[in-house]
Amino acid sequence: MQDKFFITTPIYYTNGIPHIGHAYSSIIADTIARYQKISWKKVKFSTWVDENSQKALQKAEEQGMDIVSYLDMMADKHRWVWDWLKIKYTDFIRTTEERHHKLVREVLQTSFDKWDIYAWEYEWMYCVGCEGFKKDEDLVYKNKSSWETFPITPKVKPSDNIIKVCPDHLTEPQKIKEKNYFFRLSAYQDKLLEYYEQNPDFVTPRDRFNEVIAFVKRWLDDFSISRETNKFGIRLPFDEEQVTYVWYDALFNYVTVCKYSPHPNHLPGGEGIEQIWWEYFENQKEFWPADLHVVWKDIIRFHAIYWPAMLLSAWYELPKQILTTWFFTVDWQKISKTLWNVIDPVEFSEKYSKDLLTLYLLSSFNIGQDGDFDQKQAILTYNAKLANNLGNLVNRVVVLSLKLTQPHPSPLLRSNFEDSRARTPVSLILKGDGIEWMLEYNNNFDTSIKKYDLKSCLDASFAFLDSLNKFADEKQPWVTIKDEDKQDETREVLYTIAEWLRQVWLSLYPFFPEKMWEMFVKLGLEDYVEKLEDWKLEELRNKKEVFNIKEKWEALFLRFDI
Ligand code: ME8
Repeated sequence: MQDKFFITTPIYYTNGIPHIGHAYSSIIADTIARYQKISWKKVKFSTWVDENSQKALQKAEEQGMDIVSYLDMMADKHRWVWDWLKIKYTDFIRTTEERHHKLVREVLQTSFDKWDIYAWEYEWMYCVGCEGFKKDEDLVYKNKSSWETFPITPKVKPSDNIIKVCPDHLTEPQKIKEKNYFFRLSAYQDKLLEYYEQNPDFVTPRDRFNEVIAFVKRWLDDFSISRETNKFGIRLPFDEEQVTYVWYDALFNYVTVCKYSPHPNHLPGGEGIEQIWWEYFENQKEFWPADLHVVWKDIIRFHAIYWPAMLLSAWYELPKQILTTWFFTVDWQKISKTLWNVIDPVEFSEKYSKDLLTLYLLSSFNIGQDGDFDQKQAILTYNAKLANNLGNLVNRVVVLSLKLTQPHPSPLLRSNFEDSRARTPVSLILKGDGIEWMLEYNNNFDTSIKKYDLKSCLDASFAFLDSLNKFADEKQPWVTIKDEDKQDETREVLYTIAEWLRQVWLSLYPFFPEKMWEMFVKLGLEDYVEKLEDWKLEELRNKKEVFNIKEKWEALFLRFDI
């Protein structure tokens, strides 16, 4: 029986279109999902948009649009971006969908009946930009007439000229006095700590988990889950005057996609499709709990603290793991429209290729560490690793294989190729060290990817390709091929390189799926795309392939000038 694997990205706000920060999370999730798929798991991968937000409402007003048309437009735009980047999600969710409202209302009622949700009137400061409450210690002072900010100290008093602002948005938080419903997070401290202890890998990397644990050990405040003043959102089933705000309706998207099927309008067309989808959805329940949530560190507390507590309260199982990504800047500045440093992942990939984006994002930074997105470095990395290290090697094998002058001595292999046998470099087995190196590489790769350490996977692959280039330099098949007596020897060398390339590329498929297909075609393995979906990676790795190279192709990876 196939194991299941359910992975999620955050659902993104739709007050703008996705930038490279969002693409980073989606590319990580896509890579992991593809690996799980070729490791013979049943994979569910959900993503999409967080719509019940004040920011979206503001944006719609700014553009003079009604909120429904605005949200439809933005949901389409987001989906277009992910499709363009070939993010192979299986499920998509908009939080305005009816199925999601239904689920959120159910869980709210369950927790309310358990006294985990209660009403309270209070006054607090609220930042619209963050969609969050602020305490004094979260704010800074700002001089009204300049951009200058400075920490809040008892010595300085707010005045007409000195105001308290959110350090990220530089705007004054609103004072809000209203009745809200609160979730009794404080009651879950012990249960959370117990869960963390039993699941030492719940949050990865470990230093982020340590921060979470320390936070929970200190003190947990109950948090507000509703708004009286907002009119847009999911109405509370026990008080229709109030709508949920942020975390209930955002986080439970992960459960909705397992529990309720999408509206028929969101399904692909075709006769009888509703029935097929209904059956499909019947099998979705087994996917909860999620195996992996990919989120950045800014929302780790909500995912690692609020979320498990809310699930426990509503009698749901808890997700298995949360992968916390780094926060990256562009030119060392927070990505922001006002700073003109937003990089559109589609434009960037159109200019340089999606592979360049993936390679740079996943090989240059450890997940969980901050970094700066440097376009020049991205191009250098791509030229060195994909265009030179890998692309040149593939090219060499193809060009030299086509120059082999004698057919392979084995009648068995010869009979496999009617037309091109004379040109096909094959050898029956790899010998000695070759096999051990390959096993070691495959083991390293698997160990790293199981820890979601994507950088180490790429490092191991490119180190292996370096050795392969060295091997080629030592054996010099471009010299031996000119000697009629050395055709078999040359064939052996070319076969070895081709087989190693096949191995590396099988592992790298989840990172560069399109180019993988191209490379397999170049090496005469046209049916690999289908095979990868249907076979286990392990079986493909152990297969003895015959490379039926027929023609020269364009370079696999074009180099870019800086
Ligand atoms: O927070 N560096 O949505 P959002 C790295 N709707 N990752 C980045 C990034 C950057 N500079 N900028 C964005 C929300 N991201 C909520 C989430 S989930 C139930 C609700 C990525 O549109 C990162 O994954 O602000 C982050 O979690 C997500 O985009 C935030 O997107």
